[in-house]
Amino acid sequence: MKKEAQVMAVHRNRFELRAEGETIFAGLKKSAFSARGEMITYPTVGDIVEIFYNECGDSQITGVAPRKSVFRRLNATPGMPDQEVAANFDYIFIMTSLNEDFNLSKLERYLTIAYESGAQPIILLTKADQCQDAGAYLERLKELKQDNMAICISSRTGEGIDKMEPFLGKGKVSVFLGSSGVGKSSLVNMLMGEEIMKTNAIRESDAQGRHTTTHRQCFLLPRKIELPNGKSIQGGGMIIDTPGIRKLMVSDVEEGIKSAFEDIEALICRCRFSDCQHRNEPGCAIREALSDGTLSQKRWENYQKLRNEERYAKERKKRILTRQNSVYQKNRQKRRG
Ligand SMILES: Nc1nc2c(ncn2[C@@H]2O[C@H](COP(=O)(O)OP(=O)(O)OP(=O)(O)O)[C@@H](O)[C@H]2O)c(=O)[nH]1
Ligand SMILES: [Mg+2]
Repeated sequence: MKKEAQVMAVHRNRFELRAEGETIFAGLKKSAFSARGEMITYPTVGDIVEIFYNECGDSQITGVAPRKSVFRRLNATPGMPDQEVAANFDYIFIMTSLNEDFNLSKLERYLTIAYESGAQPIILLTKADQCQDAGAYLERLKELKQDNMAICISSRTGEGIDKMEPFLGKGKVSVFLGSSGVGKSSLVNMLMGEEIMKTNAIRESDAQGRHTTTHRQCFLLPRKIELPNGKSIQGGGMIIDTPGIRKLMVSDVEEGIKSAFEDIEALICRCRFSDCQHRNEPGCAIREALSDGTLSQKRWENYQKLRNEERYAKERKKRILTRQNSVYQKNRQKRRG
C-alpha cells in the first residue's frame, strides 16, 4: 500500500517518518533513486516522501516530493554530492552565542546558504543571560549590510523567546543551525517542555561545544509553550534540531551570494568596465568603496572567497554528475541484458 509521510529523523540508512500521526520506520532502495541529467535527491529531514507501507516491519521509501526549501552544504568528503541538511522549512534560525562564538564572517557564510535555500533567515543570538552588552553585538550585525531580523534570546531565562512566536505556530517549520555549543538542543528542550535532546557544557577556554547532537531530528511543538519566565506563547509548528556544524563550506550558491552581498553586487554594477577585475582599472567602484571605507576589506575578501568556493563547487558538481550518469547508463544496459 502506498502512503505519504514526513521524514522526522535520519539515522544512518534508516528513516524515522510520521504518517497520519503515527511514527513508522523505513529504509531506502538506492536503485529507486537513479536519475539521469540531474543530481539524485535522497530524502532528508523535513522531506515529504512516498512510501510503500509495510505494517510488519520497515517500509520502503520510493520517492521524494518537490521541496519548497533546502539547506545544502558542500560535502567534506571529496567526490561526494552535497549534504542536504534539512528541507521544506520556512525559517532558518542561524544561531550564534553572545560570546567568542560570534563571528561576522561565519554569519556571512550561513546567510549565503540560507538565502540560497529559499527560506527566511533569522539570526538568533543565544545565551543573552550571560551577556552584559547584547546591544554591542546587535550593532555589529549592521556590518552585514542587510536588514535581517535578529533576536537575542536565553533558553535559561526565557528572555526574548516571545519574539520567536510568529515563527513557531501551526503549519510553520523552522530549522536550528549553528556551531556546536550555541544552544540549539537547549532551545529545543525549552520549547518542547522536556529534556528531549541531550546537551553538554561547552569548553570554558574558547566556548567550543562538544558535538553532542549527532543526528538531525524534527519535533512537533506543543500548542502552548510555557517559558521559564512564567510567560507562555503559541506553538504547534515544527522545529528541526541539527548537529553542530564544524566548517560550513558553500555549494552552488550563486543566488545566495547575490542576496547576502547585495551591496557588493551593486558596487560591481557601477564599475566603469563591465569586465572590471577590481585591480587597477579606472572607475572601479569597489576600489573606491574600499578606500573611502564604505566597504570593509574583510567583507570584500569574504565575498571573493565565497565566489571562488562557489566556482569550485560548480566544477565539482559537474564531475559528480558525469560519473553519476555513466553509472546510470551502465546499469540501464545491464538491465536490458
Ligand atoms: N547560560 C546559558 N547557557 C546556555 C543557554 N543555552 C544553552 N546553554 C548551555 O550551552 C551548552 C551547550 O548547549 P547545547 O544545547 O548542548 O548546544 P548545541 O548547540 O545543541 O550543541 P551540539 O549539539 O554540540 O551542536 C550547555 O551547557 C547549555 O546548558 C542559555 O540560554 N544560557
Ligand atoms: Mg545539540
